[in-house]
Amino acid sequence: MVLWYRQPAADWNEALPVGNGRLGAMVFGDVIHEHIQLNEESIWAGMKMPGADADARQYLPVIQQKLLNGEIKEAMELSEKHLRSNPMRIRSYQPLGDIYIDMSGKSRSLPKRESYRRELNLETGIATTTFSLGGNTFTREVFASAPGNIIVIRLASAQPGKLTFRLSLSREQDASVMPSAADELIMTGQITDLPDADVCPPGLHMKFAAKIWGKNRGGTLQTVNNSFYVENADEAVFYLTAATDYNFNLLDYDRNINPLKICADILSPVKSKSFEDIKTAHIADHSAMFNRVRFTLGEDNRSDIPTDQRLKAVKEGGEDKGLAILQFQYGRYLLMGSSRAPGILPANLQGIWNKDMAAAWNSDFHTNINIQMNYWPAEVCNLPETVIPLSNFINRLREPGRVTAQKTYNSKGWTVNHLTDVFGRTSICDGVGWGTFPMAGPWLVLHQWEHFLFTQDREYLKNEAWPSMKESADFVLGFLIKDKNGQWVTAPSNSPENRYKLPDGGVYNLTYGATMDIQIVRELLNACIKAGEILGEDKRFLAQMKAVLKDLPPNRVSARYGIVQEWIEDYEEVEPGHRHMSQLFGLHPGTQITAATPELFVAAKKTIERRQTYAAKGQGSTTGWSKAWMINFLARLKDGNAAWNKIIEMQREKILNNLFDTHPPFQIDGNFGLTAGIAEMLLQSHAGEIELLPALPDAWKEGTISGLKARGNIEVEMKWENNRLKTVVLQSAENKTVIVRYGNLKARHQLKKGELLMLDGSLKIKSV
Ligand code: FUC
Repeated sequence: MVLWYRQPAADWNEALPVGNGRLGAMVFGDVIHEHIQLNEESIWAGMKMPGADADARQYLPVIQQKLLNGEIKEAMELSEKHLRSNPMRIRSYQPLGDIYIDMSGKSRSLPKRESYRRELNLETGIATTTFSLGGNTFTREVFASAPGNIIVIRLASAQPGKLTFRLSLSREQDASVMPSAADELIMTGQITDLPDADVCPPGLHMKFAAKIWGKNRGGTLQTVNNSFYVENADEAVFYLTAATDYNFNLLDYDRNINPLKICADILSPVKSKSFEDIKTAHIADHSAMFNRVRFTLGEDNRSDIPTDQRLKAVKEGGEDKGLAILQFQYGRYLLMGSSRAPGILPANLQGIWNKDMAAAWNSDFHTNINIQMNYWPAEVCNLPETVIPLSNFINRLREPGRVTAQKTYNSKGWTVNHLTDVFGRTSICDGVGWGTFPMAGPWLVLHQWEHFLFTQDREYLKNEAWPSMKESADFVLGFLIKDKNGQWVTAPSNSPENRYKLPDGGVYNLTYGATMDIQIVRELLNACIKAGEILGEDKRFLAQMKAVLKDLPPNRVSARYGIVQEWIEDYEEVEPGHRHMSQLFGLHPGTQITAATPELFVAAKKTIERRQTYAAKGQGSTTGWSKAWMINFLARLKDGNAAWNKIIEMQREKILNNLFDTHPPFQIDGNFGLTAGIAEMLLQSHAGEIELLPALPDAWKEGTISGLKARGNIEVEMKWENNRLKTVVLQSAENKTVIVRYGNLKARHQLKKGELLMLDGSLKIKSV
């Protein structure tokens, strides 16, 4: 499980990521001018804007009625006037800074290509660069340790006394670096936001700091200005940490927090440990999580080919199953790197890795699919702890989300629209037509429900999930209105980022009861009813939700095209190849379009075909994440060959040399969506059964996978040969009856707490 290269990164999209959930680094592996770009998860421009929501309460009923009456133009005009929040936009997640290592004094010649190797080992979480120069071998290792809460950089020379270099720490803006001791540098800074009409007021905002301690073996090490100067050493190790004055509980920066003191507190215990101890602890911690899932597809005889060459061969028409495995595991690696303790924030649009002061889409938390997609692989791929930062963040958003529910949507409960930031912005952003997406809150809390389904952790359900799920249901119940057919609908509503055309030629986003909204509502209310029954919650409340469920508009098949209808009326699409396929939420990640709803199942297939056909004609676009979503759809449609073709298409069009997914530019949701899609091809459990190999491609003739999780907290290991299931081993944390499906075979089995149950390809018990 190694990404490796014969040359340094030519640009950021070739650099290799390490991360511990809180700190991230991109390692370029340059010989003479090494560059390590740094991130800390909470460094954001901007500030908390509690008053951003427009007070739309008195106008909302009118807007809703106009939408229901088909007076869309008037409804849009009123919405533009009364729903606009102030400010309309957020500022960006920003990088921490850069480390440059300059060895130019040593030698200007470059190592021979054969002697250079740059790699990222996914199992150890260590990025290593080795090369020979002047008959000497140099090694550099970089890793982000979760137990140490630090980034570690080690440089070593095989021949003693041959290491001479300058290592400097800097940031493009708003920070200064200086020595704090003979072996320590500190960076202190404060984000200085400039005036910009659409965003929060300018000023001195978040404070941050970094501290780096250097230790040499042999030779000398000293600090000068923003640099360490190391001369004639055998080895030098640098330990870096960083912090901000961000207070998660307040969703705001907090002048009571001293970032520099946090850095000192983190680094002080490090000083009494050896590099070997720190590295051993890091590997033990990282690999214990990473190695939970193992996946093979026959022998991978291409691992001795550099990763960029493998990718190139695929782009030139080849196929490479081993590369897909690497990408699958890379998705798990990236989720570990961007969403776990010691970090407290969920993975953003770039996980944690961002080089730009004003990043694409601010590298924010996009809540109309992107952050949700980030977490699709989490549970099934056995990384449940990565969901905790998301879950905690959702719970924090309830407070600002109540204001949005009240002021913008005239409802109780809480919600958020199509994006948010670390300051908890929940109001409509980026424009009314685009940014109005009140179903983001209900969608998010479904991740908390899924966390329970997979882990069966009742305490979590009771204390963490239920309160926000219930409050989200409160929002929905208060927000829904009846349409002319007596059905409960959302208004205003949006099918994310897509537009429809009315017969008079008018083109709009806003509508009422878009299919995705209703699907989310259905999914949420069903989840809340189940959760409420488990927890013994108020029966009247459960009955109220059941009653609403009966009067939701059904999923419909469009009479025009036989696709799943995207809007409440069978409107003409403006962009039939649009990257969002929101009306298929019910297929994935939702659970309402399955083989048990054959008409919709067929329509879902047609929806995908139509999107693809028109995107190919340029009437729409494909993005990395959009292709990744397709893989999940095709897996749910049990079309393994189509899913595999989509993976190959994604590799050819959307994967960068460091295996990051590109929107373009780099956007991490596609990485996570791809990992989830592969898992979905091999194991599904959303329809009350544990379905084995539901979408196995012909090309994946033989293989093994272990450590996947099914809902019910069941661990699954499978082996297949000649495209047929050979054995499956199931293990449950509790005594449990399960229904197992493989193709048309179906069997019921008893699992005993902690014991392995092995079944053969006909789902009969086999002794272990
Ligand atoms: C959604 C998508 C865009 C992009 C953005 C971050 O708005 O429609 O393609 O991924 O999120």
